[in-house]
Amino acid sequence: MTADAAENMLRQPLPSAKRVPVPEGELVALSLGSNQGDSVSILRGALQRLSAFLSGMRVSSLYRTAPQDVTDQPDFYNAAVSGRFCRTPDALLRLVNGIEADFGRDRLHGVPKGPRTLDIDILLFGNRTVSCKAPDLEIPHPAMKKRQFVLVPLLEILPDAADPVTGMFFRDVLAGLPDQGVRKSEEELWKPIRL
Ligand code: PH2
Ligand code: MG
Ligand code: MG
Repeated sequence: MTADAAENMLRQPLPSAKRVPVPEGELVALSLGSNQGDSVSILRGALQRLSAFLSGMRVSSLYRTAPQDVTDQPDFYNAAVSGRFCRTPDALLRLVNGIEADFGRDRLHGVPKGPRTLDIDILLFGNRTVSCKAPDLEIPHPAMKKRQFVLVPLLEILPDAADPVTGMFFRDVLAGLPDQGVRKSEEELWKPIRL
C-alpha cells in the first residue's frame, strides 16, 4: 500500500458504534449554602457560574435549614449540584473559591462555620479521595456524613451515591442521623434548560 492510501484509510470515519459520545470528565457533587445577603439570588447566581464548567448539571430543590455547629446564626438556604468536570480537584477548588469571593465571601474576617453569603463545598469527585493541606482540600468532604443539610439535597440528585472510602450508601448514612431541621422550600431554585 502506498503512503497516500494508508493516510486515506486513517481519514475514514469510524463505524457508527464507535462514535457514540462518551461523557467526559468525572462526576462531581457540590454543596451550596448561604445565610447572609439575598441568599436565593446568590445561590442562583452561583449555579449560573457553575453551569459554565459542569456538564449535565443537576440541581436539587432549595432547602431551608437550621444552622448546625455554630447554632447562633440565621437559618441557611442549602442545595446540592452535580455534573461532569474535566479538570483536576485543585482546579475545581480554585473555581469555587473564586465564585465564593465574587459573591462577597470574606474568608479573612468571617467566623469559622459562621454566617456567610456563599459557601460551596466539594463533596465528591468521582470515586477519588483527596487529603491535602495546601491547598486545604479533603474529599469526600469530612463533615458530609453528619449533615442532613448536605445529604438530603445530595440524595435528591444522586440517590445511589456511596461513600468512596467505606462503600456505604449515603441514604443509609442519612437514615442514621437525628432530625436537624431540613425543610424543602417551595421556591424554585433552578429551571433546567431542556434541549
Ligand atoms: N454551613 C456551615 C455550618 N453550619 N448549617 C446549615 N444549616 N447549613 C450550612 O450550609 C452550614 C451550617 C459551615 O460551612
Ligand atoms: Mg466551605
Ligand atoms: Mg461548608
